[in-house]
Amino acid sequence: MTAAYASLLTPGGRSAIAVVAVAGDRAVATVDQYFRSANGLPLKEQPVGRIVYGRWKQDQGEELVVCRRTDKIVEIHCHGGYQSAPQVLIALRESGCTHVDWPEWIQQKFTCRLSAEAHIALTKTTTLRTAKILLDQFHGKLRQAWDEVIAELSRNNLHLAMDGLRAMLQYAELGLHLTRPWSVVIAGLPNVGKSSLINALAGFQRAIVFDQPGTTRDVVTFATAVSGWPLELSDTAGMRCTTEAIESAGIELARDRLQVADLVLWVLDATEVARQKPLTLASEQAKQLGFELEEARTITVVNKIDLVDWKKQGLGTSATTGLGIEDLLQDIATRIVPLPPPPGAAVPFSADQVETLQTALAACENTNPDKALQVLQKY
Ligand SMILES: Nc1nc2c(ncn2[C@@H]2O[C@H](COP(=O)(O)OP(=O)(O)O)[C@@H](O)[C@H]2O)c(=O)[nH]1
Ligand SMILES: [Mg+2]
Repeated sequence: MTAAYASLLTPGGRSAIAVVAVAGDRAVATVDQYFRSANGLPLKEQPVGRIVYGRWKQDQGEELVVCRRTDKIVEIHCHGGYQSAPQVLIALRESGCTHVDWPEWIQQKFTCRLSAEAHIALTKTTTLRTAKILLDQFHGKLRQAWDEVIAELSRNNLHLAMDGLRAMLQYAELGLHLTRPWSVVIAGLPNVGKSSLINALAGFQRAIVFDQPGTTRDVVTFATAVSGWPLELSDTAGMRCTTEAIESAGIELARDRLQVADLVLWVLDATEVARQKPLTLASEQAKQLGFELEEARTITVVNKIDLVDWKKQGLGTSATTGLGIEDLLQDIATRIVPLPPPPGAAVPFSADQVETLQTALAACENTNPDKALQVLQKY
């Protein structure tokens, strides 16, 4: 690391304020080469913590505010457009400052790698519920549980260590979705009401709804949240065997989506399910299209129940009247997160953390506590 390094901590945007942080032994001296304070004193003579107004490079230069946070950290607040902050960074680089991007800055600021990763992950989360879970990890819940396992391993308590690892790993799938929405794909034959249903779920009109089969030719996606869990809802082309080129391309795309979806909502038309069990009918339809529905990640939705005498033999909805939509949302939430973590639970949230915990558990299962300790200690 050079004597000073600088990082832009804020995203670009018109009318915004940008923060450039400079750190290192030569941080104050480097900024002093360019900063002209209004009170005439160099930065090194300004008290720590004082917010100092001034200009950049010359008396008529860019207006900005500088704060010496400590002897080794300076913050420069300037206009947030796409001009000012990059120019400040260029000047700093010309005087020998190394440029680091903000995630690296955060990694360097925290001694605990798990907290640094939680800090970075927090910027990618989109709901309050997921942010709260990550905030717990930022404040040390994962660290604490992780260290307890290390302590048990050091005391040769293999079973207690394994319990601790399993307790964290039970939330692995949820943890990986804190920064990446669950993919929920709506599929089924043409005209059953998939696009209408996705509009009802997302609460607004966007997918094309039309009573001619095969209208939705691309996969249309919506970002939304259910019970605080972020979802990406995908509407698919009506799946049927077709000779029309554009439509079959849409269907191919839909099949790809189905393969990787976390949850599939297979939609049936209530007027056509009179005698058959919905799941059996859905599986038959999928099979005819060359697709195997996995029960564990499928919800069968019987739509258009307003048109029949619906006896509630399963999940029924009416995309047009809104009947059953609340129940469907509830069902989606419990299917994607069957076991929500209690407040303060230790939740691993990156693929690398999960893999490390899994490797440690496998090592414990093979009565190799040394290897478990070794992999856990890399964090
Ligand atoms: N009565 C009734 N009509 C519906 C319902 N859902 C959709 N429709 C109608 O069924 C037709 C096909 O709907 P659409 O959403 O385009 O079906 P998709 O091809 O599966 O996407 C449209 O005329 C919709 O208005 C429902 O719950 N009840
Ligand atoms: Mg459609």
